[in-house]
Amino acid sequence: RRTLLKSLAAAPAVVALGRPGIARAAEFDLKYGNNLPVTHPLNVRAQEAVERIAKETNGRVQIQIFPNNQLGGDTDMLSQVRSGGITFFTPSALVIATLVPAAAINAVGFAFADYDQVWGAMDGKVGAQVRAEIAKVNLYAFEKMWDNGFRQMTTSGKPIQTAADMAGLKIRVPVSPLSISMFKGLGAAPASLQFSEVYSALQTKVVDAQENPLPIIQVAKLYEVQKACALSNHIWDGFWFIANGRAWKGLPEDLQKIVAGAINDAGMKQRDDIRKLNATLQADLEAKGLAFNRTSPDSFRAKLREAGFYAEWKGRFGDEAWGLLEGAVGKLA
Ligand code: X2X
Repeated sequence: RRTLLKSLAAAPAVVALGRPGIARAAEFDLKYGNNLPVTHPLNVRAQEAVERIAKETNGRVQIQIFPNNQLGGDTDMLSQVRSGGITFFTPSALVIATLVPAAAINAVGFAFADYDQVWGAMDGKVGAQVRAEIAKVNLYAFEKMWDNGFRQMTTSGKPIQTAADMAGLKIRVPVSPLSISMFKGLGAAPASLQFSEVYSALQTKVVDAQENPLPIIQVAKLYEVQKACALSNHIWDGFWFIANGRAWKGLPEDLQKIVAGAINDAGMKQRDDIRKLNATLQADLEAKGLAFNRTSPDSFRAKLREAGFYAEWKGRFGDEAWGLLEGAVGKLA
């Protein structure tokens, strides 16, 4: 006992930056990185989860959040969570699909009609299959996916009314094979860029358009560099809350339970936040100068069918996964 106390006293004090008042390293000092501004509900709810975890574990588990691409872009954070450099990361399904192709299934264009279909699929069989695939690359995916939202298209010029308006459009998409394939199928000229580069790419006119859910357009201030927004709802996108597999297994079971409970609960609240924001954001963004128009999915779906998009991705995902998706949303191709 005495020796232990002595060696503790002799150990150099570890000062955790950004967490004043906590002078000594916790038993489990974990890092969580993400790509979104602190004002996004993902960060607000993650912060609450982190506080609850510290409290319920009596300080044994301390998680430090690095928001807003502080640790690099999505592809950097994906390598870091694989190597264990960080313990947690929340990639969009589109982004983790570069490593786990099955994870792009929810992003098939114009698949989901509404949130009932979304959560029916992602809390059900479609999500379970993706989680199993994520586990195969030694990452642990928490049960409840967090919401990014239905993706909408913004442009600096002409608004997008039908698929014909997309011909040759220089549009930024996430680093994701499915996004590239889909926007090429629609006749656009998509460019993959990490989220950290989007604002300046629009500002400097490297691209003329981008696509993201309204909450992202708001918190990342994309309305400052875009003029019009087509409510296309072309992809439903969510974030997988993932952990490094080894680090996760290294947590004693009682701590795993607390961490998973806090993160899944926070995820459910975050879904609610996004749902509420969706009801109010159009007016906010209009007041900031973004002009909105509605679109029908018909011309877009027809163009994608004609381009062979659905047939191609049915082949890539395989009949089983495709069947699960169609079981949740109806026939696609
Ligand atoms: O990069 C994007 O567009 C974002 C923020 O929606 C994702 O994380 C995929």
